[in-house]
Amino acid sequence: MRLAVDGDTHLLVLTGAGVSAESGVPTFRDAKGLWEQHPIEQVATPQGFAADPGLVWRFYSQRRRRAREVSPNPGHLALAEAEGRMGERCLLVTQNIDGLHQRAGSRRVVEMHGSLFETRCARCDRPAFPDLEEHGPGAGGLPQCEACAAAGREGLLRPAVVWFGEMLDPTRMRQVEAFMGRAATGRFVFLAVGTSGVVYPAAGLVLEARAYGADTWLVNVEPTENRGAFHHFVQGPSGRVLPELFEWS
Ligand code: BV8
Repeated sequence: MRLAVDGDTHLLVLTGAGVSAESGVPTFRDAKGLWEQHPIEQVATPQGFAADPGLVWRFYSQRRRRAREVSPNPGHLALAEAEGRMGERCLLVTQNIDGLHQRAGSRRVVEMHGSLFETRCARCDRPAFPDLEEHGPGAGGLPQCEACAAAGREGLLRPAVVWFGEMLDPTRMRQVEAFMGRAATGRFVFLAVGTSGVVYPAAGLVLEARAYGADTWLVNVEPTENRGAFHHFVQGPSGRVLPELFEWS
């Protein structure tokens, strides 16, 4: 089954961990939701960070290191090519924080759950900043916020990612909403790739897109919980399916 794209098509793509699986980045489901026997919901939460910031920094430092060692796969490259052909009629919203879409050449990317390579203060509202360093036990210890120190208070730095129970950046979500509104004036296609459709609000985007009249497509190695919300389902690994999926006219 091929996805026809013409001059009037607006394409909104949602990706999840499955898109990076063929680059060697384990998905949350493959890890059975665990990391070193810790439930990810325990590590990727503000409570987990407050309870053991060293453990959480070890988790994210390990993922920072891993993400820098791997490369984009043909699935990432196919989505970058689609943006190259469609320009402003294409937007990629990703749940992934590994930066592989940008390394594949995608520029119009909304990182709805933040980035592995940005750090911010857990206490003050200084903006997030680029950070490739590893932190935590055995890697320089727990990073402190200089702005807080200068103001005579304790401020721990944390990964600038969205944890479970945390709000998403409304600016980023408004960007997705605005794209849907523009897409609705043309032929709107919503494509979800490599996501289990479990985590909200990402898992709800397909229903929002349908409300804007989108034709909805799912590419995944197996049916997902929200598979019923999609008009089309193409089963297979994204690295093989995506390079063959689009029929350009
Ligand atoms: C929010 C960043 C408002 C960090 C992530 C109770 C209390 C509090 C909140 C909730 C609650 N109940 C529900 C919620 C809402 C909660 C939620 O949805 N929980 C779930 C578990 C039920 N959501 C939130 O908390 C969100 N915020 O709602 O704010 C609020 C605030 C307070 C209280 C209430 C509401 C924030 C969620 C963001 C969490 N951060 N990531 C980090 O990465 O460390 S989530 C993380 O897991 C990912 O980013 C992703 O979004 C999510 C799931 O991962 P997927 O990408 O889908 O990957 P997964 O492994 O699951 O699936 C991969 C798929 O690919 C599989 O289907 C597999 O078959 C397929 N696949 C594998 N290989 C391939 C493939 N497909 C194709 N090709 C392949 N080769």
